[in-house]
Parts: sequence; C-alpha cells; structure tokens
Amino acid sequence: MAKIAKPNQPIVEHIYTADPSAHVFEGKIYIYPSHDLDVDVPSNDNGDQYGMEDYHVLSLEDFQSPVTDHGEALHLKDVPWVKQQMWAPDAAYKNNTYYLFFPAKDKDEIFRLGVATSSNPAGPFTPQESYIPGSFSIDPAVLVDDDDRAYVYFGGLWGGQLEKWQTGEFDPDAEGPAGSEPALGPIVAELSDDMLSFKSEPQEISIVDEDGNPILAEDEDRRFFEGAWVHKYNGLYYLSYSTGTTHYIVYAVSDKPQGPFVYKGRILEPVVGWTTHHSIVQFQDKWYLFYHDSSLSGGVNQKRSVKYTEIKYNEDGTIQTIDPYSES
Ligand code: FUB
Repeated sequence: MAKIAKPNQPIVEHIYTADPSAHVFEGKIYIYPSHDLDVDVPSNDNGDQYGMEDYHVLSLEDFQSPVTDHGEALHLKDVPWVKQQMWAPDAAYKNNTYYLFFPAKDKDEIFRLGVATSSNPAGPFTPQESYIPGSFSIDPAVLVDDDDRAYVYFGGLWGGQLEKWQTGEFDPDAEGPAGSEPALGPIVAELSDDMLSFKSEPQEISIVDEDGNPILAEDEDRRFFEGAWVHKYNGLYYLSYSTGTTHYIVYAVSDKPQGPFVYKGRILEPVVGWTTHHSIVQFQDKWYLFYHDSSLSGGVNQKRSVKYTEIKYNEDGTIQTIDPYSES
C-alpha cells in the first residue's frame, strides 16, 4: 500500500528517485524526479553511472496523504533524438498544457534539452521530434513568471558538459576557467510562447558576492555546479543550486529573472551520496524543500531517494539552513 511521506524520509521506496522538481498543479503536489536505475557501469566524474531511461511522476494530495506513483510518463525509446541518460527533469504549465523538460544525450553523446507535452500533469508525455534548437547541458528548471513569461535555467559542470560550451560551440576538450577567474554561471533563456523553443539567446547568469564581485571558480563553497532552481518570494527571484564538489545547496537573490544574483547563503548541508539536487515550492501557506540522498541504498551514488522538509524564511527574506539529519 502507498505510504504517507514523512519529512526527511524517502517519499517512495519501491523505486529509486532523485533530482525532484516539485510543483503545485490542480491543487496537488506533483514531483518530477529522475528515476534512478542500478546500472552496471563504473562510477566516474562524468556521471556515466547515471544511466536513467525513463521518468515516473509522483503526486501527493497533501502531506497527510499517500504518495501516488503514476507510472512511466516518458521512456527513452519514445524520444527519437535521445541516445542515453535521461537526467534531472522539470515541468511547467502554460497554454492549458503540461510541459516536461528533460536533459539527455543525443546520438553524438552531447547533452541537449528536450520537451514533451501532456494534457495531464501526470503524463504520459508526448516528446517533440528533436531537442530544443540551441539547447545544451543539463538540469532544466522552468519558471513561469507572474506576467506569464517563461524562463528555462540550465547547466551543469563536468558530466553536464557546461565547460564545453564557453565559445558557443561544443568543444570536447574545453576545460573550466582557472580558479582565480569568475566561475561559470548557469544559463537562462526565455522560452517562446509555445514553450518549445528559445525566444532569446541563452545567456550566462552572473552570481556575485555582497560587494558585487563575481564568485570565483576556486570558491567551491559558493560557485555554481549544477541543479539550478528559481522560485519567487516576496517579489524577488531566488536562484538556488548545488555546489557539486562541496555538496551544498546554496542560493542567491535578484530582482530580475536573468540576474545578476547576489549570493546569500546555504540552504542545505551535505546529504549522504555525492550529488545534491533540490526544488523549492509553496504549498498552501508553507514552503518546502524537496531533495534527495542515498541513505536508503546505503550510500550508493546512483541509487537515490527523494525526500522533503519544510523551509523557513527569516524576516529579512534569508532562508534558514537545514541539516537534513538533525530532524526526525
Ligand atoms: O541525476 C543525474 C545528475 O546528478 C543530475 O542531472 C544532477 O543534477 C545530479 O543530481
């Protein structure tokens, strides 16, 4: 029988799930996670062990209700341009349609962003024939703003290939900036009204410290690595992301969707497992962090479980740091 999700516990245990993008659609919480598989591929910094092949959508009526797994919403074999590795997805609602955005490697093993559509938030989703023209790298997160303009944020270092695109073309040998140079930022592009293409050229987001100085590549406690998410709170844009090698979820704030964003602090301390990836959503009058860890699998990096916990803001709009293992 489906179980009720408790804070800081795996919300489902019958499958491994990761990279949760949570949204409130039709009054319920819908979660769009990666579906982790126990693939027999050695782990490396390229993330080859993350060999996911499909997506399942999960939903909750509220936090007192059981979690529903709506089954397979999209499979790799149904997406003509995809070769492998369906990584962290997101979903958005506009034009009376639900859109699933997902990264995957194309036939040349270059990460691209795809879109699939459905009339139902749980899918199944019908993919477009090809990836979004001009898209690259991983971890799309979509914000439909209050004025109905939609933005997709994306990018990830190392296996996410963001370093390879610094010239605007894919360079398989390109490396990231030197430690003393500004870190690479996530990318933002406004989406077309039909949500299927970029309306504007993708542009790099600048993340700066309180003095306006760019966060440097060597500042691994604060620099962007992957897993961007943008939510709005009191009219401001909060960009949160994983710092990768230091395993934090941190955030920066701007009064514009494209930034620049000013670094503010840490949201989540490191979890069990190498990756950390999250989303932030308001449900009724509270705010929640959805995240993952590898506790259920005993620390296996590619066998992760989605969890949630409440997040709290201070009076000045800053977010209180969460230690995921200090609460029950
Ligand atoms: O799940 C595969 C990758 O691991 C995601 O795309 C990253 O954000 C990291 O969580």
